[in-house]
Amino acid sequence: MGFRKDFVWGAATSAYQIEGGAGEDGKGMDIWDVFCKEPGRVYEGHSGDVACDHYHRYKEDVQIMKEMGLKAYRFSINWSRVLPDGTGKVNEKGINFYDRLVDELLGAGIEPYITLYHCELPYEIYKRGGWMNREIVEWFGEYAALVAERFSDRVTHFFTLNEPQCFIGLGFLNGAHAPGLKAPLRDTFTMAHHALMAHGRAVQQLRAHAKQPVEIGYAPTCGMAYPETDKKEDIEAARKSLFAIPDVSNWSWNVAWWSDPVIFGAYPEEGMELYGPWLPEIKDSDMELISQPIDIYGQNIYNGRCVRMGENGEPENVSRYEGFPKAANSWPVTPEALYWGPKFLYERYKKPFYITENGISCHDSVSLDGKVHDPSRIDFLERYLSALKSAASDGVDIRGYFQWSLMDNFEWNSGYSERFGLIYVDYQTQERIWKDSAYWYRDLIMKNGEKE
Ligand code: IFM
Repeated sequence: MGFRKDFVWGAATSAYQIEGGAGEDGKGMDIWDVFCKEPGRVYEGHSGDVACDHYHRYKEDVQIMKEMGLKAYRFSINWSRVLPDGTGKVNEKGINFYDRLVDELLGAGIEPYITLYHCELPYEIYKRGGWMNREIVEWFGEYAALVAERFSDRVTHFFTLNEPQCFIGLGFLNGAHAPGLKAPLRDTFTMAHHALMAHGRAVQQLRAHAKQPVEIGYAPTCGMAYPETDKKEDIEAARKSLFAIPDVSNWSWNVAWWSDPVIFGAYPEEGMELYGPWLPEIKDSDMELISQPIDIYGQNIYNGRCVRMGENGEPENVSRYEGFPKAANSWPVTPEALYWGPKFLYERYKKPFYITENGISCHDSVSLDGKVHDPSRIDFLERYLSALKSAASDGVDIRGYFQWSLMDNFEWNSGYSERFGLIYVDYQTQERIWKDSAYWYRDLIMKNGEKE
């Protein structure tokens, strides 16, 4: 078995993290433009003003993708580039950039997968209350309609929201990401509810304005859970742990709260009880909107926790041994997450499944031979993709895999200090250098994920 013949081998990026071109050609400001200028917010004051200068170098970047053999490329549109105020007047020059990108991709035989929202909230929308203002549901719908109108003649795959766990949790609960707020808990639940409604409205609008049949999905994230052993009770413990409702202080780091409503049209009961005191009014019509049928389910997966069934019959986390493998940013390396995560999620949500992000930050640098050797990334990919292949062999309907990331880029509050790319970016010259892992991935794609 293994990967399907038409498996979608891809790589992903997001607009603010690679484009640069800040303020160019009529782009409106987004919350990251503003956040990065605030002292102490981002590592060494870095910003996405120039980033990988993809706004000007997209042709070179698409050529790299072509040489890598990518079947698909997942990128986000920066809402404020096409609608500088978030609503109202369309910026044709912004549309034109994405038009050229889409055409370049199609010309190279690469399928574009568009993400509508990857942390790029227009600042004008933020000033009007952002996610707190219920009107954002319609504003986001208007934006989705525009994207469908202008791109769905050539693009057939869309994801609505990327990682709501992070743009609400990091943006408004702990304030590490833009706009850097520590909002009252009640407000964070209201924003989350509006974000989910905005997702639903976008699904409606994408379908209503699509020029041909399209596939629409959602791209949440979270740590996965995997069992310590193959014993039935450990597997059950991991499954239970994955969909458990966390304590309210860290509530957004949660699978079920973000995905159950989208698929089942209801928040999990346990969460309704635990979070009850902080919840906004939730109408039946809200839930109907949130659960507009989607075609595909995406999940960003980087790692997971090891879980076993405790003596008290409840799941317990197994502590990691000393010296446990980790990435440059200290995230644990847990390939099991790419087997058990898709398995548990597919079992529960039963939708054709995509890994919309997966990758590793490494301490990459250019060696004396002028090359970038990144054996840890190759090892990571080999382990994780072999786990994913086992999940596919065991019946999970896995349609595709998007490596994060095509190239090094602006890693939010860590600036350029983290390198997640297959392609090394020299930020002084904007030179792109293929890392060893990029060649490795190219070869793997050629063999459709088989070793030989
Ligand atoms: O860079 C981010 C991306 O924007 C969202 N998912 C996780 C990546 C690595 O932190």
